[in-house]
Amino acid sequence: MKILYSAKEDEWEIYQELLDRKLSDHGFTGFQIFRETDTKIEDIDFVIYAPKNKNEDFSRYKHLKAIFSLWAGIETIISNETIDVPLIKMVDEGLTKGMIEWCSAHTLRYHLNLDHHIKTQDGAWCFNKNQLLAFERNISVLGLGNIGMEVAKSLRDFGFSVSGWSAQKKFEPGIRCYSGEDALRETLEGADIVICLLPETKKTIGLLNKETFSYFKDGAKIINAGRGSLIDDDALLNSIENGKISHATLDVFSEEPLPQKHLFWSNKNVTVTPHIAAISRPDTCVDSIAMNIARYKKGKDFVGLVDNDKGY
Ligand code: OXD
Repeated sequence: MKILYSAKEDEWEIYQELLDRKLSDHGFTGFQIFRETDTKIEDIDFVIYAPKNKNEDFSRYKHLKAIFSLWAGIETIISNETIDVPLIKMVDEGLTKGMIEWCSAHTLRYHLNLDHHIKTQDGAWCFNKNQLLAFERNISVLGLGNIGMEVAKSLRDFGFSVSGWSAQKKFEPGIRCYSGEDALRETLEGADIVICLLPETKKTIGLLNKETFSYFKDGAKIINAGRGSLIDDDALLNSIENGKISHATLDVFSEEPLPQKHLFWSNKNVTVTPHIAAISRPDTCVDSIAMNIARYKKGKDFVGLVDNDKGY
């Protein structure tokens, strides 16, 4: 078995070591791991891939069995026409837990209005007698996939009143699950905080635009850790300007790094974070890849197999 590591060069050694160890733990022997700069790359069975600026030609690997993305979002590679093997998105504990922690932190920040005391140490002893409890706060999670559902469940378990919206109907106790375009309005209308965790697909690009922002509750907050393209930036800035949205926390952007001149940087009602909500951790990513290779060898389905028709 031959594996090509086609991702961040500075993480090559850690991936090599972990793959070596974890594939051996699964009982594999005699495998070889290459990186792109190796001069003698032989017929490859599996590619481990992270997005780059250039377009890959996967058709040169004649015995390729599958491509493992180190990212959960596969929008930069799904349309690559040289792929005719299964594409597997990353489904692992690290990404999921990271996203739960990041979304929970920013939700609690909004819920408890933490900025008020952190940013205004002005000598005034004033406290808010009307602080709501979590069950009184409505949260809507857009995107109930592997990661979004776990975020929604975790906020539900914390006590929030949680709704979710997804393309396919989902069922989860204690979460009001909506699906389909017609239900988007209802999902957004009642929410104090909207968390976007949708993938980028033809249907989700620009989903939050002038019209859909008008469905939001006045003064709602928005957290986006899905993809920047889900939001029409100008529509968001206008909605902030007119008070429809009182604050936005954005981790992902249509252009990354976010250009220095972008108005998000200077808007006091926008918090920008540099695509850090959920990072791919080598340890858990390699667990997932080794487990998937073992499944493949046993003739089982891959976990995280991308459905080209759905686009994620
Ligand atoms: C991902 C991401 O897609 O970090 O994994 O955005």
